[in-house]
Amino acid sequence: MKLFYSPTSPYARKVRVAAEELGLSARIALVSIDPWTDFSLRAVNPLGKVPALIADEGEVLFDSPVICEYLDALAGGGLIPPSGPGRWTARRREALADGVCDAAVLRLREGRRDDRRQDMIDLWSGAIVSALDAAEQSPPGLGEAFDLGQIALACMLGYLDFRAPDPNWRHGRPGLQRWYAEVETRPSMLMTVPPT
Ligand SMILES: N[C@@H](CCC(=O)N[C@@H](CS)C(=O)NCC(=O)O)C(=O)O
Repeated sequence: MKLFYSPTSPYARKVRVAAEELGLSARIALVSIDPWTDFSLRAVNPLGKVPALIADEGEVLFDSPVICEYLDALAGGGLIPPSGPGRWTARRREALADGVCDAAVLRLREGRRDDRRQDMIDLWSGAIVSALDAAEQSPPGLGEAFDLGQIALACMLGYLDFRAPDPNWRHGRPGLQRWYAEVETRPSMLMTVPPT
């Protein structure tokens, strides 16, 4: 399999962490590409986004939730609870984390523009804060299985540390802070830390 990724993308990190946790990393060749400047990516993913996976059969898969679901199925399961409340907790956490990353990426790009719109930056900042507060209401338990929902949350918090360290998401969120301190030292997380 071939994974088109960028080392700074939180969505691509989620896929790489999932692959490592499932024991599939060795079967995936990584192709680093900058989706913002290299439009050859559209020949793989017409949306021009990372991550995109070319499976062994040649099928192209995107976006990150679909790729993670594919890898989970390929490995015979393990990261997405097959049924019951745990499944929906995992999927909701993934959707929340991906949404925070969407808002953080948009805010970062808007903030770099000379004619930036402060009202849009405030809108995305507000969504990030309210999503973090929602996550703090029911943070993953210490020692719980590191499923896809947790992987997505961990990659989201790692992305905020990397791109938006100030104000620190840890302030006023002891539950998330304790849990993240535990999971950020997992080998899958350490081997995918965004480059500084
Ligand atoms: N929903 C997508 C989001 C992917 C995404 O937005 N990736 C960013 C990099 S962090 C990208 O490739 N952006 C390029 C663009 O929007 O043109 C996923 O979960 O895979």
